[in-house]
Amino acid sequence: MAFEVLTPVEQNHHLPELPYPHAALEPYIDARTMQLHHGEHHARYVEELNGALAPFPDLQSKSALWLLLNLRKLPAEIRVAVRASAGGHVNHSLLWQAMSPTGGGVPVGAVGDAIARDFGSFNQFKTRFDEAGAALRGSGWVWLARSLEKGGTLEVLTTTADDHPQMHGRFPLLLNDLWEHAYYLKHENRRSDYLAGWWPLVNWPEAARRYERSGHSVEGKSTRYPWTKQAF
Ligand code: MN3
Repeated sequence: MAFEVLTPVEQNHHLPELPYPHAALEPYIDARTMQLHHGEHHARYVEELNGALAPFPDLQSKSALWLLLNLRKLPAEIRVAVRASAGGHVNHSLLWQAMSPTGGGVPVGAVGDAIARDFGSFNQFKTRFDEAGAALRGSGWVWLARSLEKGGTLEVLTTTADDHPQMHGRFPLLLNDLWEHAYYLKHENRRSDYLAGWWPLVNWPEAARRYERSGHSVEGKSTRYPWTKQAF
């Protein structure tokens, strides 16, 4: 009897490991939510992305961020799937890094100065971020991002579904997930409670690193995206 040998689909995109244990963000985010969010939701985006790219070997060496920022160069039949799955993969990869069991406090250094300059104060920024996150209808993300124009002003913005600020010329410094899967087990329908209680997890040193990276492009007035070389 002949068996057909199934060649495994090329897996070019991988689920990154969480930088901390599932329970490390308790009590702000419960361990079960982290297990499902990382091990099921994020994992599914990676699977979907690999699946969409499987028939297109030429695209398999591209980073998820490159794919997301070059949707028009992709075959039309996979654009919708890549937009959702690459966006979800990139955004969740950033989200895990944006939080830390030893997070919280106030941003210091250049990013702290920029927040005070562009929002009036750190507290005013937090209020803007929480209000924007609460106001988005449906699923999406809330961001602190740096514009490429206007001298690199900081902005709070939201994106719907799994879109990403670099699709709109803005470099993300900090983000939170507004999909119900991010908070529903613990907070049920109270998204505002989740947002207001999330600040002790913010990894400000990571936001400071991202602010520094964003500066090269703002100062050079580059219209390209030299920062797209990332691990995802
Ligand atoms: Mn999510």
